Amino acid sequence: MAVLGLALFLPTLPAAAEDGHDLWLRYLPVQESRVAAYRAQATELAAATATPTQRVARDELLRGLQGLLGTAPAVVPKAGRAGALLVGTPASSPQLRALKLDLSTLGEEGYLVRSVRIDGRAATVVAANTDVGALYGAFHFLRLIQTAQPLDALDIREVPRTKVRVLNHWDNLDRYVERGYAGESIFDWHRLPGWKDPRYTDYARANASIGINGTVLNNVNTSAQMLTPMYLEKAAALAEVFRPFGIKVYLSARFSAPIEIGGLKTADPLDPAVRRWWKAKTDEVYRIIPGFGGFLVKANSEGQPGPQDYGRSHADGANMLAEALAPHGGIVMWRAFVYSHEEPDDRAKQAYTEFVPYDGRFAPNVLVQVKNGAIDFQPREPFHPLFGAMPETPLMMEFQITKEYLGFATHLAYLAPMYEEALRADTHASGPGSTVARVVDGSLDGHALTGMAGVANIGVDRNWSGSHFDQANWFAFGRLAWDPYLEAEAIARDWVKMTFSTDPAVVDPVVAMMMGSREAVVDYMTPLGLHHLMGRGHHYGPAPWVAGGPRADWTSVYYHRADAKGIGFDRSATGSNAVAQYAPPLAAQFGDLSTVPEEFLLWFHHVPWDHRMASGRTLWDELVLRYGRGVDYVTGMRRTWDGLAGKIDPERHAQVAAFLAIQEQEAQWWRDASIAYFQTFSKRPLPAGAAPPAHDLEYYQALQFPFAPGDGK
Ligand code: BDP
Repeated sequence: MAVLGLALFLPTLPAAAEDGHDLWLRYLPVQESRVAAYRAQATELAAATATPTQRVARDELLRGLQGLLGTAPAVVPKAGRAGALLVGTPASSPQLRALKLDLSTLGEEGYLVRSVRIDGRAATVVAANTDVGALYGAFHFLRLIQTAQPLDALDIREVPRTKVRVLNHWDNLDRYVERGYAGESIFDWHRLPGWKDPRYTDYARANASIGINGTVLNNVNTSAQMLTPMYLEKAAALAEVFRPFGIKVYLSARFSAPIEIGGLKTADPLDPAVRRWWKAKTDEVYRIIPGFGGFLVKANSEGQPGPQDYGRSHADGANMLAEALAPHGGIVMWRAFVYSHEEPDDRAKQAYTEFVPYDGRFAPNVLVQVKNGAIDFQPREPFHPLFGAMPETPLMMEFQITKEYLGFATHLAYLAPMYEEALRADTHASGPGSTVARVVDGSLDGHALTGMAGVANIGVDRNWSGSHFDQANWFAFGRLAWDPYLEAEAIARDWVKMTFSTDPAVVDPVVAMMMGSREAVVDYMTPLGLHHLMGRGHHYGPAPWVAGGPRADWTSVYYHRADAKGIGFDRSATGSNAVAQYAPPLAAQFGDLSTVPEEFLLWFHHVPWDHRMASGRTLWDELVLRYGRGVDYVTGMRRTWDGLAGKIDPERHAQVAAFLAIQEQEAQWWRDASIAYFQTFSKRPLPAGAAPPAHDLEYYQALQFPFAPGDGK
């Protein structure tokens, strides 16, 4: 690698044109005043290159340091000079071994980044037990520079708190992405395995940089074709690209595959022929895709086939697959997102009802994958009552990164505060402090198999996520999967520095704007615990009037229950009693109108329009005010962003500005349509100062969006 002795050094001026393709791995020159110090701490690089993972770590460091510092360190077999960077494992580097660092608690993926002395000279070591641990450490080292941290006196010890950190792509084999707002799938199935798009490598780099170690390539609503040899060969080509980055490939498995591609008459999980079929299929998968991770299954949910079709349980279904995977070290991620066609009970209760009886009955290599809330990725939900209710079963968290219910790709909504809220929620399962994070990281009930899944927001759009700010949600998901105790704000800070600028005049306002953005969406879409009020099918825009159709729990009126008296879903003891699925202290708190947190008021109670809120206002007035507050926040974000012109590269600045304008219009639309509709029940005037909706209700109800993106097919 040539070392460029560039005398001329570019200061951190906004680059002429950036399209967001480089994500948070832009590696643009650091501030000039910092260059000399950083260069002195990265004079030479000693890193083994015997394995593919070692090579990608070395290449990333060279690429990163070249970009950030204008010159790459000299590559040396052994660290000798002051300011050397030594990267590796005791097995890959005798010099590192000689340092006798205590790596015993790092496990297979952890790492140290530490300032040491080698032969009396200052150096930095990135050490791990495995190559992939060292790769994660290399990314961390680069992040320190990207976020303008000092490199002296480093003493970083990182170990991921969950084992399985996966993206779930809801990508179909025809490249249509269900709930995708960033273009078609990046997985170009037709041209695989012959053509391996360079994007796959960048995708793997981006994921590894935030600690993601797995990816489910296909939609949970999957075709059985995925498991045919032709598609397995294609998946194998992707797995080969991802492997050096520590990323395993998983596949969604269609439960009825034995019938559809196996020629069997049944998919009954207790039928010996079916079990044999899955064993043989799994063996074949491992032959074709070495190091395969396992299966993700959506069964008996929204029309998908499953064990209940044969009178069997979720445990029967999951355990059959687990048995086939176990000899290979694979796992099953069995989703708990279920609600039945026959069961007329409150949809929020059904997953708990179906799964809790099977606690402790799942095989050891099964993770039950639970959405953060009991309905469906709404802007705000109380945490799912399954967390804390299945101590004998490892539960993995499923977050949605793609913003199906939070404004698609055009609305700026930073989701880490939402993830953080769910993770910090206290289940009280084993007394106070039994947080969801402790269920998920296994510490509460002593589980070693742990994980977190994020429904990806990635597509072929140049900027990957459909908007620049949606990259932050991918980034934040990875960071929180690694460490569910991180703070949303700290993650935002890192991301803004890496993505836009380290200038505090950019970082502070942008982080502040991001931190309130999700609450703003809650306000202008579904304040005070309202939920599921979006357009039918495509889920775009407000439609609280949706009624009728195939099932009541796919309508809005089912959830808000507005009438002349009030609004909200009574889930207290006088209603569906969903509150009883929470631990007693929470059941009591949520179940009582005087103690329920206001953000969950209408989630748990049907409340009179004149109910007095903490503010002293009536519920109706408060509702109208919250809608307006959400819109105002977006107006504020526009103002902040406009003020940053000149500090952000023009191309990205312009797109974000345009998207914020769309968001403002749509926030206003949500507010106006919702108020116009609910006023037909409340029959009360708008509070003083609140502007009337721009149009009458009929106008909003007549809007149709037959081609809105991402609809389920
Ligand atoms: C819902 C989506 C639907 C998914 C489903 C799921 O609308 O497209 O298939 O979740 O998670 O939010 O299975």
